[in-house]
Amino acid sequence: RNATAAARPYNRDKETEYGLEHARRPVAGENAPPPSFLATAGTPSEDNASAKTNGPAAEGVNAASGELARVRADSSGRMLTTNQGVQLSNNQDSLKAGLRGPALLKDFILREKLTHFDHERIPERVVHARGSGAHGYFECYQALTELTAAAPFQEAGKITPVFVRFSTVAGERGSKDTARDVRGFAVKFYTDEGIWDLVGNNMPVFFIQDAMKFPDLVHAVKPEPHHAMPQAASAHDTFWDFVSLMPESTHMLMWQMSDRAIPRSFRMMQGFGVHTFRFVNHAGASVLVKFHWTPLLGTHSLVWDEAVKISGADPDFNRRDLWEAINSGNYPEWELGVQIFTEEQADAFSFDVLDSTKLVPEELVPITPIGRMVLDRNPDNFFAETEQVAFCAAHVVPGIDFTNDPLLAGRIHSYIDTQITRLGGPNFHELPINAPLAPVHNNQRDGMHRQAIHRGGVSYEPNSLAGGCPFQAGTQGFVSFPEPQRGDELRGKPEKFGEHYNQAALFFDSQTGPERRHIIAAFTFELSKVTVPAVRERVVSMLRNASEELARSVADGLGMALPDPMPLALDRPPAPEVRKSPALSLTARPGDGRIVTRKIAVLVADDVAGATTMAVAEALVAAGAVVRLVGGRIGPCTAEDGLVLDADATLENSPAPLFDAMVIPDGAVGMEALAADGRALEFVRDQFRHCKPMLALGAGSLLLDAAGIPHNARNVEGLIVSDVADVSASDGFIQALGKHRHFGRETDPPAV
Ligand code: HDD
Repeated sequence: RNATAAARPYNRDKETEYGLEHARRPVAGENAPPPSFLATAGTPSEDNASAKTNGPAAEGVNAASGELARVRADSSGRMLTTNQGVQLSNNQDSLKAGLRGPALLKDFILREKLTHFDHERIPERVVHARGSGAHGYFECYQALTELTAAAPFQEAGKITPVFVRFSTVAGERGSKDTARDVRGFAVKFYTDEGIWDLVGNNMPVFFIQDAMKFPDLVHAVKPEPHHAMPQAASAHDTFWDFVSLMPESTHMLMWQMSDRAIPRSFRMMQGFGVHTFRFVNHAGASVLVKFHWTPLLGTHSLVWDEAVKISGADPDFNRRDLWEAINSGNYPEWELGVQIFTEEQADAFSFDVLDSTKLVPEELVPITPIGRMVLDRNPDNFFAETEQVAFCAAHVVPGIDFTNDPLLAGRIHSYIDTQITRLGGPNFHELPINAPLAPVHNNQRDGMHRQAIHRGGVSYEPNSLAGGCPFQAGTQGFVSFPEPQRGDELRGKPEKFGEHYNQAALFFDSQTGPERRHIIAAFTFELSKVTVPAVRERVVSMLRNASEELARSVADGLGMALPDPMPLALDRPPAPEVRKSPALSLTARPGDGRIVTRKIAVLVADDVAGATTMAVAEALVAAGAVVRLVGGRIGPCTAEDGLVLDADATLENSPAPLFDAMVIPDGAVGMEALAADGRALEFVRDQFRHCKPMLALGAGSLLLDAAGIPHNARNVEGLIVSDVADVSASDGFIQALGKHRHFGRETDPPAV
């Protein structure tokens, strides 16, 4: 076939220019599909005992995997074709009447290509437009059959494939990753009884209590409609105007102004189902449940100045981090925990468990770990998977059911509805990333973009002509929990929904000193961007009901008098059961102290020490860190001992905020050169200001001096100045890095 094509001139005037023998031939296997997740070494399966469950899962319990293989397209070694499979002879030139003549209408190849291109974009998500996804699996620790009939929880060691999408909320699809914002944490379980979507956030509460207010909330936080500013930011008039008139948002604002809103990594943040859901067992008995995801790496966040700088240096910071971790085999992992309680317990709480602005303190109901989730495969194609994935709060399976949370009620409607616009019709469930592994049989027919070819003449039920098929599953199928209802139809809220401040106070008072300072700074910053003084005042008057310390500090920071507290909705608000909950601090889950995947900059220049620098770098790599040699330019530097240090990043293309820690090498002559480079000084100052671990070896302290960084006292937290410039210094540094940040040296305003 090649020979015939080559022999036939397709453009007599330029015969040889694009001949087949000149075209680039992809190397065979270049785009080999990745192995299915069950084939990955160490992944538990029926044949492979899991360390978490002390044994293999029983035969036949694991949902199938690798279903996406059937739709993967791989062009290795293939010819270019049209969408109709017709091979192209020339993908460079349109068809013309003479080389300088007009393009011809009959050029169906050009027209198909342009038409497809013209329609490449789909509407972005109305919220959570910016996101990053990954494949993985959920493994159940022990059978939960007494609590729930849900398929993923029926056997110890049972594996259920998942696809997860993390997101910011307010920004558009191309916006920065490090906006101060809530993060979406949406998990699609491909269970063997259908799709279960746990569509949560990295904060356990929400701004509003009723879905009726959702469009207002989103309109307020999104860019203002007249000039479409600001992008991916809540620091503007309309957001604070709205929330200052909605005191129920106070608790969520505490979370949103905390460091949780600027996570260091998706891999280092918690996830929450937010609402109270139901577990329903095989006998139909139900308990209430709240879902918690806890990262194995611990919870870590950025600081604000750093987040702002990262948004310029690498707007894809969190996306890149997730991708690189999975690509390098450092699969992120979370433990799934549940808080289980009964309706009777819930009735006695001082708050209503149907109110999504409230959490259930762990002191009231502890978290029980029930399984773990591992993300071990990057998507093949961002659009086909991460963009087209459609999560839906209404997707539940037998064993999981809703409660009467009025926020959840709206969600049950909105998610399917929005996909009809976003994905262009009602058949989005047939897109490969959304299709369940469980078979789909019903009498729904047709609609835009239908993939399935339904056989037979019967598309109704009951029928006799198709033997009654497909038929109802009876109690094997999804049976809604028969929750008894009573009451008049009315618009309003139950009494306990009117208490807005107890848990806002609980959150603020449970934070460590640095965390409280960051919350104060965040409120102050955001409100300083608000141009209407009355809005600022309303917010501060609201905060007074949660914390006098917070309200006073924010008022000070804004140069305003402390306003009266906002009047309460309830004359006699219920007293909270818990006034401090250490679990609400980010420091409660520090991780295991390992430094795997932490990014470390080792500054290099001509005439720095060679051997010791590389020995330290190698010790860090051995501990699992990702080390980069950062120089004034990329390429080789010659160290004082003649060793060649090959810089693979520059002070300009990889500034300090992109690294978790830094090493300044020994070598007085090299240090002089770095001290004369403003970018190196800025690098060191940023690392210091952002409270990151720093190691200065020998003459490396000269660079600290030049940058004006105090270190003579030798007790500056997280700053290790070592006279002995050898690899032994890396031990203390690795320990400091395990602790992540050293807020003991943070001052307001920053000293450096
Ligand atoms: Fe929502 C997307 C999480 C309340 C309506 N939401 C969306 C996503 C997440 C959440 C993680 C992105 C899913 C993805 O990655 O594709 N939403 C939440 C949480 C809420 C919440 C944790 C409160 C507990 N949402 C909420 C309400 C409504 C919506 C009250 C409407 C009544 N959410 C939507 C939506 C989105 C969405 C408009 C936009 C794109 C999409 O659904 O697929 O339908």
